[in-house]
Amino acid sequence: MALTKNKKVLDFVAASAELAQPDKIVWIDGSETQINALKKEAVTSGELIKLNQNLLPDCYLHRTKVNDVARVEDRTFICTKNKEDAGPINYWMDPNQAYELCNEIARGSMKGRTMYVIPYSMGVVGSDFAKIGIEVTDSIYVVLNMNIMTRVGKQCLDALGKEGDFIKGFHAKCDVDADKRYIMHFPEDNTIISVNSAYGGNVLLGKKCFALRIASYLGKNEGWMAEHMLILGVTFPDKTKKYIAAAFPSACGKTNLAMLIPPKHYKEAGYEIETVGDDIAWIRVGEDGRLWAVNPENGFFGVAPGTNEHSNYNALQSTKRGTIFTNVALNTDDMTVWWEGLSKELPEHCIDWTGKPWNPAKFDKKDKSTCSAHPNSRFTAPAENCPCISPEFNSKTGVPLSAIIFGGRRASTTPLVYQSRDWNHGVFIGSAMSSETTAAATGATGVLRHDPMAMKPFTGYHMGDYFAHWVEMGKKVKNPPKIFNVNWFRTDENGNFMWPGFGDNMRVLEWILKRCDENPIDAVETAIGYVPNPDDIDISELDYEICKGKKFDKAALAEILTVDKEKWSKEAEEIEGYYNGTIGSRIPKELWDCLETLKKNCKK
Ligand code: SAT
Ligand code: MN
Repeated sequence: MALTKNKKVLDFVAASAELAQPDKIVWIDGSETQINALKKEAVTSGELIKLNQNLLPDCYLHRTKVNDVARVEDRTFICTKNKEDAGPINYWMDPNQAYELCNEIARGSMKGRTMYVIPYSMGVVGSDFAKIGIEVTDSIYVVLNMNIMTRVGKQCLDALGKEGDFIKGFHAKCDVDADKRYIMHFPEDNTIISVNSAYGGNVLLGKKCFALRIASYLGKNEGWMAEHMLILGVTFPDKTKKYIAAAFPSACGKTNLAMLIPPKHYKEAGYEIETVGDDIAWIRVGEDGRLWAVNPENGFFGVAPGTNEHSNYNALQSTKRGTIFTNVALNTDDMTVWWEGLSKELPEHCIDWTGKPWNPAKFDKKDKSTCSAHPNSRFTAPAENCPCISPEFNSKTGVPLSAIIFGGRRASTTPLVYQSRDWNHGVFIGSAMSSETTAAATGATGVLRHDPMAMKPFTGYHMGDYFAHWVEMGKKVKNPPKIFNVNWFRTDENGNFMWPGFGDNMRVLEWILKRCDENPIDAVETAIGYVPNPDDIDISELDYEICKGKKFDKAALAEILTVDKEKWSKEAEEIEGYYNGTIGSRIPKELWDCLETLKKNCKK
């Protein structure tokens, strides 16, 4: 039975049903009884495998089709009336053509199936930040994941009332045919259509599709920002708190940074990290002239491989109940899950992510095809499970940002940390970000590509306009956060990581926040911005071996803080090529000025 009198919702559901022709329509009210019944049904049909309920209560495993394991950027379209408005780096399709194509594919595709109607809220229901979406889908997996990742149920329809507007999301699994897979966005119609996939980022429409692509477009028009950023809080020994938002491309450690455990001597001194979000930040100007951020999500869709007790204790703890695992291995000895990096010892009896018995004897770290879990295998875990979840997680106003951090995977050139000279220079640094590709999207991994603000795959409009929007936002805030860039991934000549990363990143956060003090700590001005004096990064009690026999020390720190003008001169040329050749017009003058300054500084 319909759970609302909102005519726009009823019309959308009716039109979706008319197109897809499901046998049944089920409204998701968010009740435990309904969700439990769906879990049961999914276990019976084989869509979910029930895991050991003593060790992993309320946890399940799901396997996708082997052709459906990551976001598909080349099949993800922004469908604006004018091609120009989607910009040069989005795939574009004419909206009429896109609707027609998807309708053709989806027509009758739910015959014999059930269509679920999921009312959900991105953000705390009823808060100023929150926005409501309705996703219709024929996948129980989607319902159950959305129920973890967002706030789902009747209260969202109540918040919408009789007249309220919402984001329409239509998802049909169809035949999971990769050749007919389309993830379409219609920012001008507040609509998303996804067909022929059943994998996370392509089908959990509240996440990248709504909370980033559509929301970034809304934010540009309404004067706020939707960003691919984690949000964390740092508590100082005197119990004061500061908040940081940080943008890194998919699978570059956002979840790890958001849940960082400080080194022992920091903890003993009273430092603590609290997680507000690990992937998405919606940011607005507060009455106090600062930027305030909320995490619109309600759970974590984290990368499983590499997550363990040491690398991310808090993430691992978050997965211990109420979690859906996707494409990890099943340990048949005790019906728990496993993935590469979870433990040093390899389990003897596993079913790999494709559903075949796995042979640990053949496992070779360097050969992905021998892995038991897919490199982009995921856990969908409720945020409330996280031991370090922030008390502000459910705040209706969000948290005030002291710093914004950009970062990517860069084997060379980019130092461990540097600070922009001012807001616009910070925007320039974000716009010029490059990072090596990861398994989060289909295609080759390890290839260096431009990924401005980690938003390349997620900006719902022209990237040049997006840069201009950032510049405009800077004008609206009296006390903008300071902007930094970090690089945890510098390698030595043999490819070894020079910086320990993980919990030791706290040492860099400390410097960053000292730069945000009213009386900031000194720094060294370089061609690219301010870098720390090596003495100002605390490396006490740091025990890290870069490679056998080579310990991390002050000299190594100095090395990863150096700014090589020759390399940066080349980088500047490269950025100029990207600006001119790829983004083209619509880049604001303020950023061109920063590029000129960089070029000049490198020649000095
Ligand atoms: O698959 S998702 O897009 O949800 C995760 C990611 O790539 O960041
Ligand atoms: Mn992400």
